[in-house]
Amino acid sequence: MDVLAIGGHGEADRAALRDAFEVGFIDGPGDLAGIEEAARAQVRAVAYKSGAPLGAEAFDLLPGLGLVANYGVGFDAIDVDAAHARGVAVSNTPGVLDADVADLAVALLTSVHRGLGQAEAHLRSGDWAAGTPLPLARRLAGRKVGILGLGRIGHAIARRLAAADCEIHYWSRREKDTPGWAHHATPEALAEASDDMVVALVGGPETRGMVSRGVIAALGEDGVLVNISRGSCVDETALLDALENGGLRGAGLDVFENEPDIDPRFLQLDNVALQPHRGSATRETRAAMARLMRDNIAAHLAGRKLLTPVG
Ligand code: 8YV
Repeated sequence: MDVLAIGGHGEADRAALRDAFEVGFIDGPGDLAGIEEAARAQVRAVAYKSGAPLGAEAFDLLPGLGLVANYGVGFDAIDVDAAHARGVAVSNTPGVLDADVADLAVALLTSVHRGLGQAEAHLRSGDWAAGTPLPLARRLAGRKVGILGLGRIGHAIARRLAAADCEIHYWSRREKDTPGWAHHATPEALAEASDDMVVALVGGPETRGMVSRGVIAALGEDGVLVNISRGSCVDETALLDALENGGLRGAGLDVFENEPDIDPRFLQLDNVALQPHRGSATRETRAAMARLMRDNIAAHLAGRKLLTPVG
């Protein structure tokens, strides 16, 4: 086999991998040692769809490996330095998922402000028909929204929220040429200036805990936090404390520490909208991600330049 597909690739993607390559499948990097040494030695590329860490130990079991093609834009599970140190390239799937992830971010923010979950429960329970009053929701238009991280996805979120008549503020390491959006020098300064915050950072050690207890406090008791990036970017204990004690009005979350076994405190809250890491989970986008991953593998096997290399 030339290609080893690791992780939860769906049926259609497995079939497409089989059509394109000599491919083997395992569930996680932990299964690598179970593969015969001679078969491991043939592997030239890994198709990776997992949040489990992939690093030196795995690379050393695959002496012919030249590429880890990640299915996803975020590659924080992969030790890129260890890969590069062994001459192994890494690719990801940027661009093709921006619209879906941005749509979900706006949906989560809207859902919290408009109380969509509570209102649907009110209808389904018969409370509407019974004439029970439902508290009024809050307006999205006019909110000052701070986008933390103005990469491709952050930009797509900002464009959508600007179209919804929100005032756009952002933090990114470098100020960008943006249409009237206000740059802030630190995440704390962004939180001070914003009513709500949407986290659109990359994962990894540089952004771990960037939404700190202080940032959450600065957002304040009328603030809503949305996270569609990585759970690691937010101090989750501080977030839960604030949601429980009125330090923050609400949160819309697609990502968590320790997925899928999320902190059960989240499930007790009624001021949150929760999704099981579904930002890119549309048929259209997942097909485009899988194709881009395969195209990177095909380029590597043919000795061509990678389409979307990391680093
Ligand atoms: C996942 C994502 O990769 O692209 C990312 O960084 O977080 C998602 O698109 C997807 O769930 C695949 O497992």
